[in-house]
Amino acid sequence: MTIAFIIPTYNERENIVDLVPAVLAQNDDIHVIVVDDNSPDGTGELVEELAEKFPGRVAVIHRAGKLGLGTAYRAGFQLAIEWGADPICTMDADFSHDPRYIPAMLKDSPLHDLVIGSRYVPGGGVRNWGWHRKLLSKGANLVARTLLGLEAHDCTGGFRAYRLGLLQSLHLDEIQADGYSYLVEMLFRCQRAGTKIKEVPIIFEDRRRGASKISQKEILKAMGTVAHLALTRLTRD
Ligand SMILES: Nc1nc2c(ncn2[C@@H]2O[C@H](COP(=O)(O)OP(=O)(O)OP(=O)(O)O)[C@@H](O)[C@H]2O)c(=O)[nH]1
Ligand SMILES: [Mg+2]
Repeated sequence: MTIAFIIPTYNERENIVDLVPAVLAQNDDIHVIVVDDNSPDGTGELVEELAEKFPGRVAVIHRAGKLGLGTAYRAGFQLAIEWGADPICTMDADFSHDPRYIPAMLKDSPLHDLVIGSRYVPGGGVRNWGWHRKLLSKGANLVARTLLGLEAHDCTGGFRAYRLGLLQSLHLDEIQADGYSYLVEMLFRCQRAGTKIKEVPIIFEDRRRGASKISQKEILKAMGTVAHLALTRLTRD
């Protein structure tokens, strides 16, 4: 049995060195796929060293440059599906998604197509975020839920466990978003496919090391994705 954890990285050197062992320690069946976009800080090379330290349990996909979070997930999914891994999970590299929640997510995974590590269900929350980050995240989720009719409470987080069958049934190559809004589009498609979703509470802590990669451009692009999906919904419903 293989459980895959896809971790996209861009300049996460200070985090990845501790994160990969912490993830592997949660379950003997876990295999990690790091998708690194030629990070200037040498994250990719560091992960190669981790792959030697944990033989057979760490794979690295090296991409030529910063190609976006969405396409990084896509590359990771492709490899994990080839492996036949089930479930196929995603998480951030910066410890905002604490590995200690992995057992609870894996416990619920067999009975659900998708398990979300969620900030916005009872017991969940965020720590050390300024008001502007809180507002941006809450606002994005409010928009996703109202305009797109999404039923999940945390539509923008990347701490997820997808069943292999779900990923095989979705046409992943048709997903248009290539950046952060990939997460919203993915959820939109999951809900359309009648996916059974469970949200497990997590406390999301702001990154302590390294820098955020969300730019104004990504936020604008995400608005465009939501508008496009809202139109799709209007024309199809
Ligand atoms: N491969 C790849 N990974 C990326 C890219 N952009 C972001 N990431 C990774 O995606 C994850 C989420 O990015 P963050 O910058 O932490 O975004 P965030 O968690 O929404 O924002 P912060 O709370 O400010 O950290 C991290 O592991 C990043 O290293 C990209 O273009 N390519
Ligand atoms: Mg982060």
